[in-house]
Amino acid sequence: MSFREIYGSAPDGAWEAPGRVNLIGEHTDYNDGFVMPLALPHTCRVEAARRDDGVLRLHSADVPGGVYELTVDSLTPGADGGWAAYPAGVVWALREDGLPVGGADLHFTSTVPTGAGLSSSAALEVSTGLALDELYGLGLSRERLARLCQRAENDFVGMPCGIMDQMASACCTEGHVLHLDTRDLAQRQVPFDLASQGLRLLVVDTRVKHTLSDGAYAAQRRWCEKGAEILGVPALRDVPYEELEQALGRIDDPDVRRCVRHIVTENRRVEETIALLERGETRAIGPVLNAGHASLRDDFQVSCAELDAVVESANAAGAIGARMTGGGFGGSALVLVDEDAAERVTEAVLEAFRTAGFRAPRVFEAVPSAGARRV
Ligand code: GAF
Repeated sequence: MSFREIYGSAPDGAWEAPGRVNLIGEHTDYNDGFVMPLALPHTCRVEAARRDDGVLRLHSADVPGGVYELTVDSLTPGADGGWAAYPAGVVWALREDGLPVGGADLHFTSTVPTGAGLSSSAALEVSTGLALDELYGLGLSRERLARLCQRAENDFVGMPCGIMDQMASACCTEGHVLHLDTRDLAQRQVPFDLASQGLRLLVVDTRVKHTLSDGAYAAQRRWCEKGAEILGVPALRDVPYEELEQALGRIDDPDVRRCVRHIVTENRRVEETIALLERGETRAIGPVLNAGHASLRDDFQVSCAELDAVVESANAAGAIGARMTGGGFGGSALVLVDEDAAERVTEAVLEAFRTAGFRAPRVFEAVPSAGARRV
């Protein structure tokens, strides 16, 4: 159904925000650390019209259930609205911040796989935020937009995520990975032209659905915060890699120890990756990706059998490197390959899944794409 068929008139405009894959820097964002995502060509698109009567209407082409109708002054955090809580939360967050936002009619269509660890939620939030920014002439910077979308997810939906996904969706640019310092949101767009180097980045969606808000993510986050508290630093980002062993010696709780080790070594891996990319040594990031996966599997403990199977089978078939990406507990892995090995590696992963009796994964190429925009 079109916007006109749903709401009876034409939209004022259409906006799009992409999903992302994270090249490296996992679970570092809520530790004030470094991340390196790239935007996918897959987007959430919203057609939107301003309404001045305070009514908010939400419709998704991808989810059955018809039109949600609410009023903006009745929005309440924590009320279970399924997918609609994300755009409703953005309206709530903007208003909580004192911004003059009233009602709107919104119609969403998304090509970002959901539950695949590819930030379909952030794409939904950022497309909504960008539409409202223009409809209400707010003049928000991309950073402020991302922060407000994060607030919607943290305080309205109830998922204690960091800032990576919203910043990736809002700020990535075509042909680049985004090197982001999540403490001050300092950004560097790093050229990431794999094709000219005969390389490809594959995404393998294991189609194992994770639910980040089910408590596991929050538990990891608490262990990290506990670690920072024990070590007397504002965040684990402040523990230098060179002092890791000494720091671990001050922590008794084994869960806190393993989480601290992951975060400190992961920040180091982001820095290694950016140094290699800036020297044009893209192939050399393979072992860094593999080490990142081992750390998420063994120390942070957020991998699963399907993600491990992708990494093992891809590497056995000659991939340059591979790792799980995103929050974990299912979702997607990424695989860096030579162009002429892409087919062989993909086949090997599919075969490994067949042998293990796992559901067939979806494999596609990650092409570094543009961030959110009006279309
Ligand atoms: C999820 C969260 F939403 C991000 O903020 C980030 O923590 C990621 O998991 C792990 O790196 O996508």
